[in-house]
Amino acid sequence: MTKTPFPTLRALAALFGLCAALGAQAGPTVDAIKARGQLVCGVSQGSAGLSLPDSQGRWSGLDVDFCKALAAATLGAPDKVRYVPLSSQQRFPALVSGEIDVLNRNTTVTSGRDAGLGISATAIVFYDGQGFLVPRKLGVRSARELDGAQVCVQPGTNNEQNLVDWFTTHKLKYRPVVIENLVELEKAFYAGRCDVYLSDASTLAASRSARAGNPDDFVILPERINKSPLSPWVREADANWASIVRWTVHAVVAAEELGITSANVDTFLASKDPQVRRLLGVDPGIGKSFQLDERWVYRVIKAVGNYGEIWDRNVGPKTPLKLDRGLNALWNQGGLLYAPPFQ
Ligand SMILES: N[C@@H](CCC(=O)N[C@@H](CS)C(=O)NCC(=O)O)C(=O)O
Repeated sequence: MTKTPFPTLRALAALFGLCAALGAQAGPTVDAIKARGQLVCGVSQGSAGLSLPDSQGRWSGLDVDFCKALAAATLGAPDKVRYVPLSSQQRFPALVSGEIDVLNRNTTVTSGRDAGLGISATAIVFYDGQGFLVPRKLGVRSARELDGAQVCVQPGTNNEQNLVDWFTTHKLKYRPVVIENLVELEKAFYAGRCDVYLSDASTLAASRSARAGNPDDFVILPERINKSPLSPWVREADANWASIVRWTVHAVVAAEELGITSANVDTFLASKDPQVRRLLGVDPGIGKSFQLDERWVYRVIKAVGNYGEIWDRNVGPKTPLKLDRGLNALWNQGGLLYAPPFQ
């Protein structure tokens, strides 16, 4: 085979650091969102703090805020979102089939999902871990005391696999009670049909605060049996949309690093700091390459605030979930959140 004597335009551009000048490939998802004037966001059927509708059908939660952020980025309006509630089993087919634009539904990043389903994780919005909720009256202090327990678990979650792995590794017996609908599963647990409810600790805290008659009657055991990093997911084929979703998450983290909030973002438009100017699109940034305009990050911050604001509003110490930042603090405050450079 003869080698082409001329490097391709893209290779040349890369060689000279000119990639940006070539522009990104147009992605069908942004075009579709703009044409319909609405973002279609897959969420849960109802998990307080993450995605939950109120009695008027208005959705709120940490996952919901990222739907709003993406609508602000693409359409200039955080309320131009149609929410599609999905069970654990419905979520991936809904994304693959194109029923939704993005899946913001407490979905753990695993290699099998990323490699095998035609979908891609983007950036972590919540470093969670799976644990066990038990009635306090059982007197159980550690998951190692759960031999013979009946465990309520939702099918189609990675909780199911972790349940098998954990009890097998610790040579303990258990009886799974598998219920697809979350409301039914939680009813079964609070009615005493299972001794234990296994899920992400955030989901357990949400459930306990919203659905237990008396939240203090239930304890989340100290063990976390896996790492459960939660991410928005997109279809693998649309790299431009994946980048927008990923950099929207990075943008709210970068804003927190720089002290930019929904309340003060307007004053930052006059900042002389080149990092701030690029992030907010005062100086040219990446907006055009994303098929957006340069002010997309400004709109995101104005609409939902920085990561700390999103956390505090939905799951932080002043909410019923009362979660500390923990691993979800910024990297320079003992956590794992770290925004790559907007450059
Ligand atoms: N993060 C885990 C669990 C996600 C999950 O579906 N958790 C259940 C609770 S066990 C849930 O949130 N269900 C909400 C619903 O069905 O609407 C995963 O990605 O598999």
